[in-house]
Amino acid sequence: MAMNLPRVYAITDCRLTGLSHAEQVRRLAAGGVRLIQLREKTASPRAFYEQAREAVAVARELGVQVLINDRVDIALAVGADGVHLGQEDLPPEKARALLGPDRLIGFSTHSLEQALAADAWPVDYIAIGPIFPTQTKEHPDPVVGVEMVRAVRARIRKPLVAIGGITLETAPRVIAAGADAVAVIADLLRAPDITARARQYVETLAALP
Ligand code: TZP
Ligand code: MG
Repeated sequence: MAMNLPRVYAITDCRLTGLSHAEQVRRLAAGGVRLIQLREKTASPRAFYEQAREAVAVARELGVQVLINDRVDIALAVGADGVHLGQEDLPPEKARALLGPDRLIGFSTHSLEQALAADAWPVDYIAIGPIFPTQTKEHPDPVVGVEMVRAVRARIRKPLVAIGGITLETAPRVIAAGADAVAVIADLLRAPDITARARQYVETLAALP
């Protein structure tokens, strides 16, 4: 279950882009992104399944790992690389039992206590956030700030993903505070050229120590 996280972790958003999940995967992958989460908060399970199947086919072709937000059933149905679960989704140990030992499970936390608890669970990485104010998530948890990244990094063993309001400008600070990866939606997907923006992220973060 040891996971080597790429520094740039993109998350799709069809409302923001007006593009299918598959097209977002294509554009992000063309910019060098190698880990993408499909996040779908409005489509029906059937529609998300169809879209995720198409996106996973594109991802396979392009050598990208794909995780499905929230839905273990859809991850299994489309043969995704794993899932990303929140505090109110299926418990990680149940997801692990369904997914088996080899698929990836990411888990969202919003405090040091939650991150410490998750470090003992069968998950491959822990996400902490929102680091900054975000306009993408409805009803976000309170902002935790960059200092929380430092505090969590000092206390957990698993790979750490920072999420929430991160931009190309702030990402280097978040990585310097101890995040293994930054998960980004708006600052990647609002760009007029998603591929160019993705490439900027990949190159900027690869150049950091
Ligand atoms: N979880 C915590 S903040 C967030 C999620 C899904 C939204 C991140 O999106 P953005 O646009 O990068 O702030
Ligand atoms: Mg969720």
